[in-house]
Order: sequence, then C-alpha cells, then structure tokens
Amino acid sequence: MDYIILCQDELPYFLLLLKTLSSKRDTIHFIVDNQAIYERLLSQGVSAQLSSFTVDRDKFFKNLQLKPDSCFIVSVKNQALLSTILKLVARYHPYQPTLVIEENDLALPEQLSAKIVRPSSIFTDLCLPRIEQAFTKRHVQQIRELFTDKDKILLLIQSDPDPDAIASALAFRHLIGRNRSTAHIASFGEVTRPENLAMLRLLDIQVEKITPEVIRKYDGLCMLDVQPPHLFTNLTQGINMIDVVIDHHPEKPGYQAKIKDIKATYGATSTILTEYLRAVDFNISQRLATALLYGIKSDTLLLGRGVDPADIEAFSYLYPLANTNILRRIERPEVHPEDIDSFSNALKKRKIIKNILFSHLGRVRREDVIPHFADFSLQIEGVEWSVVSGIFRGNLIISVRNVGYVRSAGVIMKNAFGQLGSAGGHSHMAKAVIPLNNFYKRFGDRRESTIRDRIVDIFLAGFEETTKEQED
Ligand SMILES: [Mn+2]
Repeated sequence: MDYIILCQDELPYFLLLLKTLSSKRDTIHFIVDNQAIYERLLSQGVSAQLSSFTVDRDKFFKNLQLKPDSCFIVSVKNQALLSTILKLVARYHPYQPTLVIEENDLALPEQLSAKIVRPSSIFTDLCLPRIEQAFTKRHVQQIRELFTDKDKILLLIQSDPDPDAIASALAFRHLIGRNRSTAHIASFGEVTRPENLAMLRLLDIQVEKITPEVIRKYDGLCMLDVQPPHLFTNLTQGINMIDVVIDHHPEKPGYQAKIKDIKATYGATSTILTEYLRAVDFNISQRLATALLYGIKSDTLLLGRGVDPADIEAFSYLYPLANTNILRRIERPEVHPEDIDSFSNALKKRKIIKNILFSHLGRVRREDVIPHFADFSLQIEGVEWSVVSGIFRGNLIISVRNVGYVRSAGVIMKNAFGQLGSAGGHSHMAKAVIPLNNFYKRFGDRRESTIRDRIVDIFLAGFEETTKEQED
C-alpha cells in the first residue's frame, strides 16, 4: 500500500512509521507545510516535500499526484481548511480512498471515499486493551509466584466436569508451568457426557476422581469454573488452604482464597484463562487451543448464550490455533453399528400422530443416541415434534424436540412425566429420566410394546393439557 500523507503536525508521521516497521513494502510520501517537521522527516530518511497547500489550493490539489489505489491521509488542524481540502480532493480525484484524522464530527463530501479516525480512538482501541493486559499480566505473575514452591498442586473442578472446566484446568496447568504429575486435574465426581469423554480421549486429558479427604495431601489448591461453596458443605475442611479460585458463575459469599478472579459477565472460565495466556504471550499449543475453544463453545452454546465481548475475542483468537477436525469428532460422537440397527428398528416401528413422531429405541449403549435420534427424526417431512425414548442404565430416557413451537416442550414433559421421574427442559428441547421400576410399577407390565404405547398416551395427554393451560 502507498500512503500519501498531508499534515500539519507529527501524529500521522508516528503512526505511519509504526506501520512501515511492520510492513516494509509500503511506500510513504509526506507533504508538509512546516519547515521543522519537513527537516525531521528528511533526517529520518522519509520521503517528504515542503509545500504550501494553503495558498493557491485549487492549483495545488489539481496537480496533486494521487493514484487511484493509493491511500490519501489528511491531518490538518484547522477545520475550515480541512473541509476545503476534502472538497478539492473530491473534485479533482473523485472517490479517492481517504483517511481523515480528526477528533470532531465532520461532513464528508459525497464523491470522496473517506473514513475518519479520531486520535482519541488510538488510545481507546490500541492502548487501553494493552493496559488491561498489563494488569492481567501482573495477576498471572502473582499466581505463578504463589505456586513456585509447591510440589503437588490440585486443580479441582465440579463434580460432573464439563468442557469449560476441563479446558480451564488444562490451561491453568500450562500457565503455572506444570505437568500432569505435579498438577492433578481432579473432581469429586466423574465425566459422564459422551462428548466430554470424547474430549478427554481425543485431547489426552486425565481427570482423576478423588475424595475430599485427599485434599490435605496437596500443597496447593486451585478451583476452576466452580467456587468452594458448591463443593464443600463443610467449608472448614478445605477452606484454609485455597490458593486460587477462577470462575464465571456469580460470586458466592462465605469463603476465602488467596487469589480470586470471578468474572460473572463472562460466558466461560476458558475465556478468563485465554486472557491470562495472552497476557503473558504464552505459546498456545493446538491441543490447548482446541480444548479452550470447545470450552467457550459449549458453555455459551456457540456464542449464543450469556456471551460477553471477551468471549468472542477469545474465540476468534483461538479459532485459527485449534484443530477443527478434532472438535468435530468431539461434538459428533461416532454412532456404533449396533445403534444404527436400533435406529432402523425404531424407525420401522414409528408412530406419527398429529405431526408428532413417536419412536422407541429399546436398550441403548450410550445415552446420547436418544437425543441424537430425536434431532434426526425432525428431518422427516411433516414431522413437527419428535418424542424418542430409550432405556439406559435402569432408566427410561425420553427426549423431545420440535421445530418452531407453539407449546413448550419443557412444560409438556413436566406435565406429562413429572410424576414418574425428573422431567423438564426448554421450549425446543426437553427430557425425562424415569426409573424403569417406577414405570413397571405404574403399568404392571414390562413389555416393550407397553412402554411404547404408554409413552404415546402420557405424552399426548400432557400435550393436550398444556394447550388448555395456554388457552386459559
Ligand atoms: Mn463454565
């Protein structure tokens, strides 16, 4: 890019020097009306001309050498002069791409392709984020200092660890320069969701299951994506030795930590950790970027829920660093050939009543094939609702989906199956988990066909009931 700069002060000079440093192919030519600035530019080896563009302006701008693909930059102090210059450029060089450096509002000529930059925005856009990073850097340095002398560190996450928590713990371990033998990622529970298990497998991350008693064996305790009151009913047990708490859930009272960073406006703890890594110019590996990206993506439902500009910033930063193939494999767990058989069986025995598709998969090896199949069933022409059931680990699981709803799937499920087990959800997707024994007791029959038929009856009754409720 070529730059032609017309100025009465030195601001664009500094700006463009910065620019040339980053891209040596640019050419820059200054036009100035001030002897001192002119000499200073020449002494720096910058191409410049001393010219009075304030007298005989018409002639000056008519003869000004501007190529159509050059960028014309204007910075003059006097607003009236600036307006005149822009009008003349528009007249003699119509649609010249132009950058105007001016703090105040300004009417731009119609036939000029000009944009305005306010000098103050250089501070707000460029300097302010850096200042924030400097503060974050100090925070990270303090965290690192806290752990320098500690041998074994516990990175504790919630009891059904989700991708955001797992990624945050992994990032924290990198941040304090530890490995899996000196900093354990652990939980009082287990990872259960198939996607989360796939994440651990594909990114080679271990989450240990521990009991509260073993916390004493560690020299350092850090809690990520969760706060102590969530995990400890008796807070005295671990409370005296909590070093760091980093979370994005609303701040809970009643606990202390040496360093606390709670950012409740953020959509994910992974965003906080990404900011930490960037503040210290950490070289983020593909594995770590993939984990953090998935953490943000899953906690914000692909930037659709509770999202902060910081989440979008972190997401865009991580995206080119991540492995999107692995991400796809995590999000779409492979379907086992035997599950395909139960899919085709279920499809054959489907019932469609009032645009509602009912289908029962029988026993399934993985719970996620049930919602997966409910999603798929919505693609059948004319189907507006899908109700898919299956049996998994002693429970009858029912998954409901709809396209553009009138009635809420969550309310219907609560009305229909709330008495038999836990049931509820959102307007478009809902779920019920019913202990099989409850179901058998209620209907006194263990046959699959009974299960299938009763689900239809109960759902349709709930469906009608919910309509009435809404009409009232
Ligand atoms: Mn989270």
